[in-house]
Amino acid sequence: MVINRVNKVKQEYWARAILVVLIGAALLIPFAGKWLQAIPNDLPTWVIHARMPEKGGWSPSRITAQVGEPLKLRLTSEDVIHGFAIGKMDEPSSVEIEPGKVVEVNLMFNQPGTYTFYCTRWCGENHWRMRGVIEVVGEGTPLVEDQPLYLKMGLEIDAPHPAEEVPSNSVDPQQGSTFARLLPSYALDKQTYRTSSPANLWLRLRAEQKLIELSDDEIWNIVAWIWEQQTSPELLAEAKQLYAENCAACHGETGKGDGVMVRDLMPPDTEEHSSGERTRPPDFTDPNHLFGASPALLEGKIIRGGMGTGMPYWGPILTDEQIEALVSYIFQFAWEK
Ligand code: HEC
Ligand SMILES: [Cu+2]
Repeated sequence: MVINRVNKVKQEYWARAILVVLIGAALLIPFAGKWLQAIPNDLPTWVIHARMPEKGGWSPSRITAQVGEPLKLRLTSEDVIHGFAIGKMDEPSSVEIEPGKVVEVNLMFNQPGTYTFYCTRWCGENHWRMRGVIEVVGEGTPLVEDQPLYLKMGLEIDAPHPAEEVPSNSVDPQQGSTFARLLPSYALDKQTYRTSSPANLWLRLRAEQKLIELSDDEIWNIVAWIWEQQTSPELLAEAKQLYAENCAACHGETGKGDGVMVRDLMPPDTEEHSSGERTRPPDFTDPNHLFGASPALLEGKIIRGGMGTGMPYWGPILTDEQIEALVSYIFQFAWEK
């Protein structure tokens, strides 16, 4: 069975429809229109100061709100330009906070839960730590996340995961697609994709009687095609942008792990922490590294982050759909090798 997860996630987010952001009443999210008249002038108001994380980040960094009750944030920066956005929005909208100016954001939530707000501008080496929470209380179905797959699988996401097999030539997914009818049904199951590394799936298909005639390269073409099937040009385009905004500073534009922030993560003369933790981003273009990881593992790393390695956690910021798209995008670096 192929689970159409993208659609499911889309629906969930529409069902949530939690948030109305009106910036000086100029910028409206379409479905928010009807709330406009309902918003009184004297809303509960929070003044929030933005500073670089070294200087204290957001203050206050924890605010409270009531379900269904609009609130106003007055955002102001005391140093550089910061950005403000709320995590896990299907259509993220962010505002810029210029030093010395005040920007107003009106919000309303229709589900109780803990929402994360974060800075969207690279304001310094600790930029990503600039996060705060909005605690929303009241009636309604609370915002609860599914347990991520890496936890259900009990994956050890910090362990090294070298690939047992890698392609010896460049792959041709198009050619792989011509063997579709020979494939066992599990091969096209979304769950198989999410829980297998390319190397695992290759080994599994290599052992199939029905594929015995195929060459090793042809099996790799099938695996490359399966990986391609799990995404779309639209999702990859979205992921490309997310990656450029949030990941390239460390992982590098081309995924080689050579982003501009890397020098801040680790002094040049130390290869590893004494504890052996990796502190450099891995080379995503290296199949020997990447093809030993399943999508669930990479998703897990993105959701939870590293343990003192410098890899931020994105669970409260990115939607499941965005994380899946990013994983496909990251795999692209190695497939295109
Ligand atoms: C501040 C630097 C930094 C930023 C920003 C960053 N990463 Fe990382 N990332 C790292 C480091 C360092 C590692 C290696 C250590 C580790 O795995 O914990 C890593 C590891 C990873 C891994 C695990 C790879 C593997 O093979 O185990 C994935 C996947 C990943 N990052 C994805 C992302 C994505 C997606 C983003 C953006 C949304 C991102 N990273 C942003 C520094 C960063
Ligand atoms: Cu900032």
